[in-house]
Amino acid sequence: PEVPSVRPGPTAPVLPPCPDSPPGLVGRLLIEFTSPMPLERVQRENPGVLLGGRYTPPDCTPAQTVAVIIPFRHREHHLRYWLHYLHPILRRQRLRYGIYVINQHGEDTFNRAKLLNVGFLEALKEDAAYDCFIFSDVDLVPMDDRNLYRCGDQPRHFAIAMDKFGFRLPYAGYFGGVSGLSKAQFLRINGFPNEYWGWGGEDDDIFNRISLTGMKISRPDIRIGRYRMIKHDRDKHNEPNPQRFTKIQNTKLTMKRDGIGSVRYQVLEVSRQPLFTNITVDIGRPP
Ligand code: UD2
Ligand code: MN
Repeated sequence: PEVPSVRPGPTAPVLPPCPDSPPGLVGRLLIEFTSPMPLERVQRENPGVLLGGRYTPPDCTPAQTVAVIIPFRHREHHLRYWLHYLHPILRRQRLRYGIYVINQHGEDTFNRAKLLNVGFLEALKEDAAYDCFIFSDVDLVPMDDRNLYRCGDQPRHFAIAMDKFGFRLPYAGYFGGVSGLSKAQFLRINGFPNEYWGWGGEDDDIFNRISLTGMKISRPDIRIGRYRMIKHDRDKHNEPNPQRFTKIQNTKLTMKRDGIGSVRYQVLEVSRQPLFTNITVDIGRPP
C-alpha cells in the first residue's frame, strides 16, 4: 500500500490560497423557473452546505469571507429557486460564505435598504470574519457563474444585464438588484439609508453615497453580468414611494445622519436552517 510521506498531524493541513479564477466554472447557465423546487430537493443536492447556509471550500483557503444578505418577506417560492441555483454557483466560485435572509416582520410598509443594514450587523454578530457583503434581491439569479460574488477595491454592481431590461444597463447610475461592498466600503458610506419606505429610490441613494465618497462602481463584462428575474407582481405593502425623487436629491445632507450608525430595530428570531440563516426582525414603520 501507499505510505503517506507526511503523517497527518494533530492540526488540519494548511490549504493553498484559492485561485483568482476558480477552475471548474461552467460559464453560461440555463436558468428557468417552471419546475417546482421543493426545499428537500435543494437540501439533497447541496450536502456540503452547513447549517445556517455556511460553506467553506474543502481544497483551498479563500481570501475573503462573504455574507450574502437577502431582503425578504413572503417570497418563499422565490427563495427556493434562489437557493437551488446559487449554492452550486457559489461553491464552484470557491467562496467561503453564509446566506442571511432578513425577514421583515409584520405587514407594515417594506423597507429594503433598512433590512440590508440589519443584515450587515447581524451577519457580523454571527461571524466577525465577514469582510465582504453581497446584497441580493431574492428573485435574481445570475446566468453566468463567471460573475464572481466577491468584493474588490471598489463597490461592485453585479446585476447589470437583466432580462427585464433587455440585458442592458437601464441607466448609468443604476445600482439595483445585486451589489457588493467590502466591510470598509460599506462603513465609509455610513451603510445604506433607513428612511426609504416602499418601492424605489434606495438603490439610487446608495449609488449617490458611493459617488459622494469618491468611490467608483466596478462592473463585470456586460456578457457576463446577465440575470434572470423571476416574474412577479408588485407586492402588497411595497407601493412606490412618492418621496423617492426628492429624497435622492438630498443624499449629501442625509447620509451623515441616516445610515448604519443610526439603524434601530429589534431581532425577533434567528433560525439556522439547513440552507440559510433566517433572521426575523421588527424594523418599525414609516413615521
Ligand atoms: C427593483 C430592484 C431592487 C430594488 C427595487 C426598488 C431590480 C432587478 N431590482 O426591484 O434592487 O431597488 O427595485 O425597491 O431592478 N421583497 C420581498 N418582499 C416584498 C417586497 C420586496 O421579499 O414584499 C424583496 C425581495 O428580495 C425583492 C426585493 O425586495 O426581490 C425588491 O423588490 P421587488 O422585487 O418587488 O422590486 P423590483 O423587482 O422592482
Ligand atoms: Mn424583483
